[in-house]
Amino acid sequence: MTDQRIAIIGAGPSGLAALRAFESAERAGTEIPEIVCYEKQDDWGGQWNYSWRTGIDQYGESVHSSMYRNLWSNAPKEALEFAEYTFDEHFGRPISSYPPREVLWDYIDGRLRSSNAKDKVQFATAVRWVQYHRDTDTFTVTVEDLKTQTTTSSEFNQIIVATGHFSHPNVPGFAGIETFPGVVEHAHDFRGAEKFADKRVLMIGASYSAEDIGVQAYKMGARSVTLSYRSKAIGHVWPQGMEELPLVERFDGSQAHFVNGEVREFDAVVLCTGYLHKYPFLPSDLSIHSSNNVYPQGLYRGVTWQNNPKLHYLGAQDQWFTFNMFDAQAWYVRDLILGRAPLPSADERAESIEQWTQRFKAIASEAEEIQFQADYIRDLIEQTDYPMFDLDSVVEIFQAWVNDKVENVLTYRDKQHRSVMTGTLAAAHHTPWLRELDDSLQRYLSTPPKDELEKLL
Ligand code: FAD
Ligand code: NA7
Repeated sequence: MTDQRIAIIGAGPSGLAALRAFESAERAGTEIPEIVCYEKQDDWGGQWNYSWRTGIDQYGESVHSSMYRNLWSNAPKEALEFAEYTFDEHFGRPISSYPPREVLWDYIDGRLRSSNAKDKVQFATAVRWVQYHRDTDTFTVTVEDLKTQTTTSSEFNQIIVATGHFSHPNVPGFAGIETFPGVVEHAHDFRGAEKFADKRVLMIGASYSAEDIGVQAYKMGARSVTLSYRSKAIGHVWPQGMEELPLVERFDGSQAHFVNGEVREFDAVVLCTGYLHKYPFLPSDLSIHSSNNVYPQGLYRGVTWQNNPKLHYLGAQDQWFTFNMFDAQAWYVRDLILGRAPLPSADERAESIEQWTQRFKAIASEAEEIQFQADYIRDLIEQTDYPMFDLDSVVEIFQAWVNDKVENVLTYRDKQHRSVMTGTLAAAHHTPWLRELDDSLQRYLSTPPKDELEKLL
């Protein structure tokens, strides 16, 4: 085992879960293979590593993160909590259920801060190509050191792809959109809604990005926010000033014509039309080709490439569960690599994929999809020594969150949930989300003076 070399591509939450999984085995006395993690950014954290940049970064690479300055967790932190590193352990006191981005970055970072995991990461290094050699059953990984602009290649026995799939925007065209005189941007490039104050804003899409960027625009004083759906309306009870309409049929200057005949005038358009699975460093026979869904095809147990089981993906699914799902996947992949978990034959793997695919195809509601992902995670954890947690209670937390949003999308982030890991009830945050304009970690953890809070309530 010691002469094995493993490459992890990407040091976002999934890549960090892989580093933590190996570290945890090593701490328990297991000899682990040599691990090299390549990360194209200067720091880890993936999406949570905020960048003000859009388009191209300081190295001429496409900017990875799609997160915006004012992002607060869009689901309760109790649904993403690590089972072996809790929020109580990190913060030493209860915090609220929907922390801002920087707070969650601190939590992810904190789990590995005191370990030697950073020594295994080559930052500012982009993976350019991965080549599999059938004769030696190894991979050559070619990378570019972005600071020196030098490329090097080295050999690995197994590959873990952890590059995420919310970075390459899906940018459809709309008739006449070239005549729209205002700002048109994709959610990937959205960094803050202050510019929407007093503007009439159109979000095209009906999922997380449309909902949350729409609500951000409302918070920052947009004159109106319209969300346009293709297949199904989000269906919340929207506050005054927000509305949902079916799909835009065409633009005519600043006017948008919708398929139901309605016409509206807008100042700005945000394409909240999702992302593409794209792995430009992989040959097509090793790449996922899928829409964004909870069971992308070609992966045994949702992680191991069926046609080459030495290549693994973490976090490739659409995500209800996030950080703890990445952990469950990472622990399982680690155990496959360490030989602790048996790799079934190709036929057995195909049969398992088929069974899960049938169940995936039968999903008829959001509730069933959440349950599907909970059961998927349970199946993974059962194969490993990752601490099992009460997944059914997390499903209930998700249901409560879904209902809270339908009722009032402006206040759901003020609700408190109970950790299934520690039993701790989340703190009530000092400031209602709608009134809080400072998203920093420092402000979040502070105790603002009483008179200041009274003015905000
Ligand atoms: P990523 O976080 O995308 O990390 C992938 C890493 O791979 C990056 O660091 C990137 O630089 C690196 N990389 C990519 N290509 C290369 C290459 N060729 N070479 C080297 N390195 C490379 N989840 C939640 O739980 N709560 C939320 O509130 C939430 N909000 C979100 C909001 C937005 C706008 C988006 C886009 C996602 C949100 N998510 C949220 C989901 C988010 O995808 C996960 O939380 C998590 O970041 C996924 O982790 P990952 O490591 O799989 O991918
Ligand atoms: P999602 O969740 O993949 O949703 C994409 C949305 O875009 C969805 O509503 C799609 O509608 C819509 N879409 C896609 N193509 C079109 C076209 N051509 N016209 C109209 N609408 C379209 O992406 P998000 O960005 O919302 O969320 C991704 C992650 O970011 C998520 O994990 C969050 O945590 C943050 P459909 O329903 O397919 O008709």
